Amino acid sequence: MENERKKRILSGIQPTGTPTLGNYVGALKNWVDLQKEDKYECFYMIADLHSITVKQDPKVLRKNSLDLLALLLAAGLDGEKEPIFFQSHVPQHSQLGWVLDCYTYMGELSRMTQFKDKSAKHAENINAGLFTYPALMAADILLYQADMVPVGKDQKQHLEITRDLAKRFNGAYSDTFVVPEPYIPKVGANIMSLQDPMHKMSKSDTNENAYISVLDDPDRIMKKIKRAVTDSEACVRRGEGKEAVENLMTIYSVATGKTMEEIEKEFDGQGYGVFKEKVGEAVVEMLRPIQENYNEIMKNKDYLEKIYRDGAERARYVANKTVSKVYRKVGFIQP
Ligand code: ATP
Ligand code: LTN
Repeated sequence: MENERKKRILSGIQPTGTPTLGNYVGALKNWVDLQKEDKYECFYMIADLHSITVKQDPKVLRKNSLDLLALLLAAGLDGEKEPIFFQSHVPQHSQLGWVLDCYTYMGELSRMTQFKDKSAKHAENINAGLFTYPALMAADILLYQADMVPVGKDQKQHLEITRDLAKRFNGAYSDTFVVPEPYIPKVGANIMSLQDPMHKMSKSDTNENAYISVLDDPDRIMKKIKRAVTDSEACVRRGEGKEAVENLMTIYSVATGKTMEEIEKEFDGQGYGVFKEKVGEAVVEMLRPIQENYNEIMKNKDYLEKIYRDGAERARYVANKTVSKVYRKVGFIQP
């Protein structure tokens, strides 16, 4: 029965480039851990519809999309057990997206920091899709009646608008949507740029030294960590003005499982040279198995195709139930 089902999870990632360490720590690692827990039914989605809110070269988008699917599998997701799919293969996202557009206020959309950041970054292309992005994201989540959404901290505001929309719609009609909770990791919810600790690490940064891609080879990882900005104190600890060092400590903590206190003790009296060497090595070790799996999976395009086809079929089945309900409630004639 519907109300006896396992709790559901839905999350998404845009195929806008190779994921960074930030994407991995803030989102993907939790996707894998939550799926392994086996307490939830997990739907994971590659948000290709969202990605065209910023200009994409079609060839590059196609490549990025398939590469990302392979990477999700390489990171440990089981695409046979539970659906991994492309958003554009499930038309219900656009269908519910439109309805939710009509319940979302211009005022609430204009408060979104992602919109402000991206329109500053892409001043030549401030399109309507970039503005209404959160309504489509709400549709992604509400379609699956998701109870929980694992994301990084930067997506918290979008989760809040999703919750507001669910309540607004439920209030206007009758209970239709589950109101979802964000699931944001305690450590690593916001990995910062290696070159500017006041900005998040982003895969679309123009400065390659600002991020570590999950496919960077060991040499590159070590170089980027060594070039990361720090401060002049030469002391591995947290504190005011120590954001850059704290960011490296967070990365080390996630890669090794050590707490921030343990890390401060470990490097007591040592300079940044030794610390960075250790951080680099830990990141290399964390990413090594993913990179090895990725190279294997990329050899088998048929397998990738099977995963995304099956995934979309299972996603469409669930999503269709929600859209039918919504269309009926708003007053559309049943086809
Ligand atoms: P872009 O750089 O193209 O804007 P993005 O990396 O910010 O993309 P997505 O690919 O859509 O955005 O992000 C996927 C997931 O990764 C989201 O859950 C997001 O919260 C998380 N995430 C993104 N950047 C970071 C970061 N620096 N630290 C932690 N989590 C992050
Ligand atoms: N907006 C997200 C990507 C995304 C997403 C979702 C995340 C699209 N749809 C649904 C969780 C649930 C981002 O990280 N920029």
